[in-house]
Amino acid sequence: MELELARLKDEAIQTLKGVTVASELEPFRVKFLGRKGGSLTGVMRQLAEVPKEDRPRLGQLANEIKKEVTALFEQKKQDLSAGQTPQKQSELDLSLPGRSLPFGKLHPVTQVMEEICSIFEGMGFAVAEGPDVETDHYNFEALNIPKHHPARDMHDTFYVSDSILLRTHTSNMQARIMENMEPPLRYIAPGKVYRCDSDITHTPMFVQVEGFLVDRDVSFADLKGVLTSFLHHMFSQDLAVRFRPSFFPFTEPSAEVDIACVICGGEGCRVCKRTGWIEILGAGLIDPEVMKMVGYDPDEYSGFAFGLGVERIAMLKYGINDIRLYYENDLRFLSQF
Ligand code: 2U9
Repeated sequence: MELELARLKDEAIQTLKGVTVASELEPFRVKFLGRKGGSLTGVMRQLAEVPKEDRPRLGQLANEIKKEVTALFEQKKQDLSAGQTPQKQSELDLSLPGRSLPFGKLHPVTQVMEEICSIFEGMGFAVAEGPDVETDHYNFEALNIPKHHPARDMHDTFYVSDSILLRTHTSNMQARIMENMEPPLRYIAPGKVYRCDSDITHTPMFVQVEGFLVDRDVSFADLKGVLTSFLHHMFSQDLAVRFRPSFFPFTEPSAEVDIACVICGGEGCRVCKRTGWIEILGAGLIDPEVMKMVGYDPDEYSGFAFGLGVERIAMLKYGINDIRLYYENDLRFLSQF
């Protein structure tokens, strides 16, 4: 019986060492310490059958082993309820750095928008933001685009009601600022705009930065200087820039601004349609009619304005050929920026 007790003790200690989760505790207790089928209890019951003179010694030994196994069992129970096995505690290296959580990033269009804003801020422009849902007055009328003007067709407007719409450009802000403030003024207006259009170069929502400057004696040369400096900061210092005549209802004269193709350097490729040039901005001197509409005397003040699509600039910067990729929310695409 002595041997049987020693074997049981060893078995119980080894089994307990292998217990690593709380759910294994109860089966252990039942197997070794249980009142009915527990092996230690079973051996103690056999005491009645050993010679009388050996009974006290073996009884004491069996009790000691049961006590020892019970104490080890209680200790294991405590360790597991604290969430740490003795083995794990000894393996814990407190000097290891913690697990780092994945960081979110700004959307690539937001990153480029912020870069554009900071270049203009460096040239003294302030940033103004305003409502996406706008009145017909600030989106069109105040910018020299009355009802039935053919330019309204170009905008593919989403109307909320007869006089309320989703702004088609951020120039609504410029009209609001000019109406409420006196020159000299230098503002850019970044933000979302909406047009009912969708293909590889258009999305129904896109991001614009439009800007204007009004002061005495502002000329087309000032416009060329500011925009050329912006493009040199955005792309590269020696980038060729050209101004082509164009038409916008709110500027006169108006121009479209091209840069030498950033893909082929002006040699001609698929992206620049073999012309060597890429259209990047619209601009012009603010039309005297717009000046009058916001209460400025066009003989006293003049100004220039410009507008650009941020997605287009981001596409050229990152070599992306489909604007819709920006808005499909595919992290495999977005996490590259
Ligand atoms: C006021 C007066 C004039 C803003 C301007 C453009 C030219 C222009 C487009 C470029 C591509 C927008 O992103 S795009 O679709 N914009 O070409 N915008 S001048 O002119 C203004 C604005 C406000 C009071």
